[in-house]
Amino acid sequence: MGKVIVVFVGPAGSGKSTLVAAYAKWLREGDASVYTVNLDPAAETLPYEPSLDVRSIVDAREVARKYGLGPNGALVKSMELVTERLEEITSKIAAAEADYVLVDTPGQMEVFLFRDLSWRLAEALRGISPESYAVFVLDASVIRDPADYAFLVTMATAVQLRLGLETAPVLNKIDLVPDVEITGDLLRDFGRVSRALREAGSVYAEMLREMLRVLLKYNRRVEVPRVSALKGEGIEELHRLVLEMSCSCGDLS
Ligand SMILES: Nc1nc2c(ncn2[C@@H]2O[C@H](COP(=O)(O)OP(=O)(O)OP(=O)(O)O)[C@@H](O)[C@H]2O)c(=O)[nH]1
Ligand SMILES: [Mg+2]
Repeated sequence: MGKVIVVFVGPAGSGKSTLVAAYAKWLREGDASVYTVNLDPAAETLPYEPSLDVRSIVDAREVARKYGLGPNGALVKSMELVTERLEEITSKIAAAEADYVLVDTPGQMEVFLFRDLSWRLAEALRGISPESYAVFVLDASVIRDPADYAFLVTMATAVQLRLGLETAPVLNKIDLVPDVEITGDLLRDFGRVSRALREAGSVYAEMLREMLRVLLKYNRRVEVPRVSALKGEGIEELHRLVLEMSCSCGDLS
Protein backbone atom coordinates (compact mmCIF):
# COMPACT_ATOMS: atom_id res chain seq x y z
CA MET A 1 0.00 0.00 0.00
CA GLY A 2 1.22 3.50 -0.87
CA LYS A 3 0.55 6.39 1.40
CA VAL A 4 -2.92 7.54 2.24
CA ILE A 5 -3.27 11.32 2.13
CA VAL A 6 -6.13 13.05 3.92
CA VAL A 7 -6.75 16.79 3.53
CA PHE A 8 -8.84 18.43 6.26
CA VAL A 9 -11.05 21.24 5.00
CA GLY A 10 -13.70 23.17 6.91
CA PRO A 11 -14.92 26.53 8.19
CA ALA A 12 -12.82 28.56 10.61
CA GLY A 13 -12.80 27.05 14.06
CA SER A 14 -14.55 23.81 13.07
CA GLY A 15 -11.66 21.85 14.57
CA LYS A 16 -9.47 20.89 11.61
CA SER A 17 -6.20 21.31 13.47
CA THR A 18 -7.45 19.56 16.61
CA LEU A 19 -8.72 16.68 14.46
CA VAL A 20 -5.37 16.37 12.67
CA ALA A 21 -3.73 16.16 16.11
CA ALA A 22 -6.22 13.57 17.40
CA TYR A 23 -6.13 11.41 14.25
CA ALA A 24 -2.31 11.49 14.08
CA LYS A 25 -2.11 10.43 17.73
CA TRP A 26 -4.63 7.64 17.19
CA LEU A 27 -2.82 6.33 14.09
CA ARG A 28 0.56 6.41 15.85
CA GLU A 29 -0.86 4.48 18.78
CA GLY A 30 -1.75 1.83 16.19
CA ASP A 31 1.89 1.83 15.03
CA ALA A 32 1.28 3.66 11.76
CA SER A 33 3.76 6.31 10.67
CA VAL A 34 2.19 9.71 10.15
CA TYR A 35 3.45 12.86 8.42
CA THR A 36 1.54 15.99 9.38
CA VAL A 37 1.45 19.11 7.23
CA ASN A 38 0.37 22.55 8.41
CA LEU A 39 -0.72 24.60 5.40
CA ASP A 40 -2.07 27.52 7.44
CA PRO A 41 0.39 30.44 7.17
CA ALA A 42 -1.65 32.32 9.79
CA ALA A 43 -1.78 29.60 12.45
CA GLU A 44 -0.84 31.06 15.84
CA THR A 45 -0.41 27.82 17.72
CA LEU A 46 -1.05 24.25 16.67
CA PRO A 47 -2.19 21.32 18.81
CA TYR A 48 0.41 19.09 17.09
CA GLU A 49 4.04 19.34 16.00
CA PRO A 50 3.86 19.48 12.18
CA SER A 51 6.33 17.40 10.19
CA LEU A 52 6.13 20.12 7.54
CA ASP A 53 5.11 23.64 8.46
CA VAL A 54 4.20 26.15 5.74
CA ARG A 55 5.03 28.97 8.18
CA SER A 56 8.70 28.20 7.66
CA ILE A 57 8.12 29.15 4.00
CA VAL A 58 5.41 31.81 4.26
CA ASP A 59 4.37 33.46 7.52
CA ALA A 60 1.19 35.56 7.31
CA ARG A 61 2.37 37.98 10.00
CA GLU A 62 5.60 38.71 8.14
CA VAL A 63 3.62 39.08 4.90
CA ALA A 64 1.33 41.62 6.63
CA ARG A 65 4.34 43.66 7.77
CA LYS A 66 6.26 43.44 4.54
CA TYR A 67 3.35 44.40 2.25
CA GLY A 68 1.50 46.65 4.74
CA LEU A 69 -1.65 44.52 4.67
CA GLY A 70 -4.48 43.80 7.11
CA PRO A 71 -5.21 40.25 8.28
CA ASN A 72 -7.41 39.28 5.30
CA GLY A 73 -5.17 40.89 2.70
CA ALA A 74 -2.15 39.20 4.28
CA LEU A 75 -3.90 35.85 4.12
CA VAL A 76 -4.78 36.24 0.45
CA LYS A 77 -1.22 37.36 -0.36
CA SER A 78 0.15 34.45 1.68
CA MET A 79 -1.96 32.03 -0.36
CA GLU A 80 -0.42 33.42 -3.55
CA LEU A 81 3.07 33.02 -2.12
CA VAL A 82 2.34 29.46 -0.93
CA THR A 83 1.00 28.60 -4.40
CA GLU A 84 4.27 29.83 -5.93
CA ARG A 85 6.21 27.56 -3.58
CA LEU A 86 3.84 24.61 -3.89
CA GLU A 87 6.30 22.30 -5.57
CA GLU A 88 8.70 22.65 -2.68
CA ILE A 89 5.90 21.55 -0.34
CA THR A 90 4.56 18.69 -2.43
CA SER A 91 8.02 17.27 -3.16
CA LYS A 92 8.56 16.99 0.61
CA ILE A 93 5.22 15.20 0.95
CA ALA A 94 6.20 12.87 -1.90
CA ALA A 95 9.51 12.08 -0.22
CA ALA A 96 8.01 11.51 3.23
CA GLU A 97 8.18 7.92 4.34
CA ALA A 98 4.86 7.56 6.06
CA ASP A 99 1.75 5.43 5.93
CA TYR A 100 -0.49 8.48 6.36
CA VAL A 101 -0.12 12.13 5.44
CA LEU A 102 -2.57 14.47 7.19
CA VAL A 103 -2.87 17.95 5.69
CA ASP A 104 -4.30 20.78 7.80
CA THR A 105 -5.60 23.61 5.60
CA PRO A 106 -5.92 27.35 6.35
CA GLY A 107 -8.44 28.38 8.99
CA GLN A 108 -10.36 30.54 6.54
CA MET A 109 -11.82 27.90 4.25
CA GLU A 110 -12.66 30.41 1.50
CA VAL A 111 -9.11 31.68 1.01
CA PHE A 112 -8.12 28.09 0.39
CA LEU A 113 -11.06 26.74 -1.60
CA PHE A 114 -11.74 29.77 -3.77
CA ARG A 115 -8.14 30.19 -4.85
CA ASP A 116 -5.75 28.27 -7.06
CA LEU A 117 -3.91 26.68 -4.17
CA SER A 118 -6.75 24.25 -3.44
CA TRP A 119 -7.05 22.56 -6.82
CA ARG A 120 -3.32 22.75 -7.53
CA LEU A 121 -2.57 21.06 -4.24
CA ALA A 122 -5.22 18.40 -4.89
CA GLU A 123 -3.81 17.75 -8.35
CA ALA A 124 -0.28 17.37 -6.97
CA LEU A 125 -1.48 15.07 -4.17
CA ARG A 126 -3.31 12.83 -6.65
CA GLY A 127 0.00 12.56 -8.52
CA ILE A 128 1.76 11.52 -5.30
CA SER A 129 -0.84 8.97 -4.25
CA PRO A 130 -4.09 7.78 -5.85
CA GLU A 131 -5.26 7.33 -2.27
CA SER A 132 -5.73 11.04 -1.65
CA TYR A 133 -8.95 12.14 0.02
CA ALA A 134 -10.52 15.09 1.75
CA VAL A 135 -12.54 15.31 4.91
CA PHE A 136 -15.00 18.17 5.33
CA VAL A 137 -15.11 19.07 9.01
CA LEU A 138 -18.21 20.78 10.36
CA ASP A 139 -19.12 21.81 13.88
CA ALA A 140 -21.92 19.45 15.00
CA SER A 141 -23.93 22.28 16.53
CA VAL A 142 -24.72 23.43 12.97
CA ILE A 143 -26.88 20.34 12.43
CA ARG A 144 -30.33 20.81 13.94
CA ASP A 145 -32.72 19.18 11.49
CA PRO A 146 -32.85 16.91 8.42
CA ALA A 147 -32.42 19.86 6.06
CA ASP A 148 -29.07 20.56 7.76
CA TYR A 149 -27.99 16.99 7.03
CA ALA A 150 -28.70 17.69 3.37
CA PHE A 151 -26.69 20.91 3.70
CA LEU A 152 -23.71 19.01 5.16
CA VAL A 153 -23.71 16.38 2.42
CA THR A 154 -24.11 19.07 -0.24
CA MET A 155 -21.20 21.10 1.16
CA ALA A 156 -18.96 18.03 1.19
CA THR A 157 -19.94 17.38 -2.42
CA ALA A 158 -19.10 20.98 -3.36
CA VAL A 159 -15.63 20.51 -1.82
CA GLN A 160 -15.27 17.23 -3.71
CA LEU A 161 -16.14 18.89 -7.03
CA ARG A 162 -13.70 21.71 -6.36
CA LEU A 163 -10.78 19.51 -5.31
CA GLY A 164 -11.41 16.48 -7.45
CA LEU A 165 -10.75 14.37 -4.37
CA GLU A 166 -13.28 12.03 -2.83
CA THR A 167 -14.58 13.98 0.14
CA ALA A 168 -16.44 12.77 3.21
CA PRO A 169 -18.23 14.91 5.78
CA VAL A 170 -17.36 14.57 9.47
CA LEU A 171 -19.18 16.17 12.40
CA ASN A 172 -16.85 17.42 15.10
CA LYS A 173 -17.44 18.75 18.64
CA ILE A 174 -20.10 16.12 19.25
CA ASP A 175 -19.32 16.52 22.97
CA LEU A 176 -21.01 19.94 22.81
CA VAL A 177 -24.30 18.63 21.41
CA PRO A 178 -26.71 17.67 24.18
CA ASP A 179 -29.52 16.58 21.84
CA VAL A 180 -28.32 13.58 19.87
CA GLU A 181 -31.67 12.87 18.21
CA ILE A 182 -30.64 14.59 14.98
CA THR A 183 -26.87 14.26 15.11
CA GLY A 184 -27.24 10.76 16.53
CA ASP A 185 -29.71 8.32 15.05
CA LEU A 186 -31.04 10.38 12.21
CA LEU A 187 -27.66 10.75 10.52
CA ARG A 188 -27.34 6.98 10.36
CA ASP A 189 -30.63 6.51 8.63
CA PHE A 190 -31.06 8.18 5.28
CA GLY A 191 -34.60 6.78 4.99
CA ARG A 192 -35.59 8.86 8.02
CA VAL A 193 -33.96 11.99 6.65
CA SER A 194 -35.76 11.50 3.38
CA ARG A 195 -39.16 10.89 5.07
CA ALA A 196 -38.72 13.92 7.31
CA LEU A 197 -37.94 16.10 4.31
CA ARG A 198 -41.00 14.79 2.46
CA GLU A 199 -43.22 15.39 5.48
CA ALA A 200 -41.91 18.94 5.77
CA GLY A 201 -43.78 19.50 2.52
CA SER A 202 -41.97 22.67 1.44
CA VAL A 203 -40.47 23.22 -1.98
CA TYR A 204 -37.01 23.58 -0.43
CA ALA A 205 -37.35 20.33 1.49
CA GLU A 206 -38.40 18.58 -1.70
CA MET A 207 -35.46 20.10 -3.56
CA LEU A 208 -33.04 18.90 -0.86
CA ARG A 209 -34.57 15.44 -0.95
CA GLU A 210 -34.05 15.23 -4.69
CA MET A 211 -30.48 16.54 -4.36
CA LEU A 212 -29.68 13.99 -1.67
CA ARG A 213 -31.11 11.20 -3.77
CA VAL A 214 -28.83 12.12 -6.67
CA LEU A 215 -25.76 12.65 -4.45
CA LEU A 216 -26.20 9.33 -2.70
CA LYS A 217 -26.64 7.55 -6.00
CA TYR A 218 -22.97 8.30 -6.69
CA ASN A 219 -21.83 7.85 -3.11
CA ARG A 220 -22.66 4.74 -1.15
CA ARG A 221 -21.70 6.19 2.20
CA VAL A 222 -24.53 7.82 4.08
CA GLU A 223 -23.15 7.59 7.60
CA VAL A 224 -21.42 10.67 8.88
CA PRO A 225 -18.76 10.02 11.55
CA ARG A 226 -19.38 11.99 14.71
CA VAL A 227 -16.21 12.81 16.55
CA SER A 228 -14.85 14.86 19.37
CA ALA A 229 -11.38 15.86 18.30
CA LEU A 230 -10.84 17.48 21.68
CA LYS A 231 -11.67 14.33 23.63
CA GLY A 232 -10.26 11.96 21.04
CA GLU A 233 -13.63 10.23 20.65
CA GLY A 234 -15.04 8.71 17.47
CA ILE A 235 -11.63 8.70 15.75
CA GLU A 236 -12.06 5.02 14.96
CA GLU A 237 -15.21 5.90 13.02
CA LEU A 238 -13.29 8.55 11.07
CA HIS A 239 -10.58 5.99 10.31
CA ARG A 240 -13.14 3.45 9.11
CA LEU A 241 -14.43 6.08 6.70
CA VAL A 242 -10.92 6.76 5.37
CA LEU A 243 -10.41 3.02 4.86
CA GLU A 244 -13.76 2.77 3.08
CA MET A 245 -12.71 5.53 0.70
CA SER A 246 -9.47 3.72 -0.04
CA CYS A 247 -11.43 0.51 -0.65
CA SER A 248 -13.61 2.19 -3.28
CA CYS A 249 -10.41 3.52 -4.93
CA GLY A 250 -9.27 -0.10 -5.12
CA ASP A 251 -12.60 -1.06 -6.74
CA LEU A 252 -12.01 1.30 -9.62
CA SER A 253 -8.51 0.17 -10.45
N1 LIG B 1 -15.63 21.05 22.65
C1 LIG B 1 -14.85 20.83 21.62
N2 LIG B 1 -14.03 21.79 21.16
C2 LIG B 1 -13.24 21.51 20.11
C3 LIG B 1 -13.27 20.25 19.46
N3 LIG B 1 -12.39 20.29 18.44
C4 LIG B 1 -11.83 21.52 18.46
N4 LIG B 1 -12.35 22.25 19.47
C5 LIG B 1 -12.00 23.63 19.84
O1 LIG B 1 -12.42 24.51 18.82
C6 LIG B 1 -11.46 25.56 18.64
C7 LIG B 1 -10.96 25.56 17.21
O2 LIG B 1 -10.26 24.35 16.97
P1 LIG B 1 -9.15 24.24 15.85
O3 LIG B 1 -8.71 22.84 15.82
O4 LIG B 1 -8.16 25.31 16.00
O5 LIG B 1 -10.07 24.53 14.58
P2 LIG B 1 -9.59 24.92 13.12
O6 LIG B 1 -10.69 24.52 12.20
O7 LIG B 1 -8.24 24.38 12.86
O8 LIG B 1 -9.55 26.48 13.30
P3 LIG B 1 -8.78 27.58 12.42
O9 LIG B 1 -7.65 26.89 11.73
O10 LIG B 1 -8.34 28.60 13.41
O11 LIG B 1 -9.86 28.07 11.55
C8 LIG B 1 -10.35 25.29 19.66
O12 LIG B 1 -10.63 26.06 20.80
C9 LIG B 1 -10.49 23.81 19.96
O13 LIG B 1 -10.05 23.45 21.23
C10 LIG B 1 -14.16 19.25 19.97
O14 LIG B 1 -14.26 18.12 19.49
N5 LIG B 1 -14.93 19.60 21.04
MG1 LIG C 1 -6.48 25.33 12.20
